[in-house]
Amino acid sequence: METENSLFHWKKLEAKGDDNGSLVALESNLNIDFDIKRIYYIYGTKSKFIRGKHAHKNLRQLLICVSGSCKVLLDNGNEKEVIELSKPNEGIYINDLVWREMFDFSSDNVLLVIANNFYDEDDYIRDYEDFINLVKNANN
Ligand code: T46
Repeated sequence: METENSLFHWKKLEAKGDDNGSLVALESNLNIDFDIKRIYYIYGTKSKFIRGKHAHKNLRQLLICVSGSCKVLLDNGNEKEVIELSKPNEGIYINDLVWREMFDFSSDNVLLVIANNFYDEDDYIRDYEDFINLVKNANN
């Protein structure tokens, strides 16, 4: 499944293995379409907690739920969609200027994120009104 829209892009990952177990390898500029600069993972999030609530000015990321599930709200200022991540062999690419919120975390959730840039707090847009204004300016 690899569909493209302006909010996100599904990425199917090839799993090697059989009934005894599976392995997924992630490689810069091979099955990951950018230079991997950072990998982080999120776990132990309480089911009622909403993470994210921000967009980025310049960051491409691949999100994969390697364990459990969570939902992701994606919003580009014009359209919104909620998707569920629940398979360790598929993920979503998210580009910059997409507001994201992650919620409904299962208790066993581990959300792995592969990023094309280092952590930079200045890259975050944490105020929704600022985000909408940036989207409007980018479209003019
Ligand atoms: C995103 C979603 C999917 C670091 O020190 N280094 C890092 O690489 C990151 C990502 C975070 N941090 C610190 C900053 C905060 O003190 O870890 C703390 C939690 O970060 P934050 O509240 O931004 O986490 P989330 O889950 O709301 O958002 C994260 C990413 O920050 C964000 O880029 O797109 O996951």
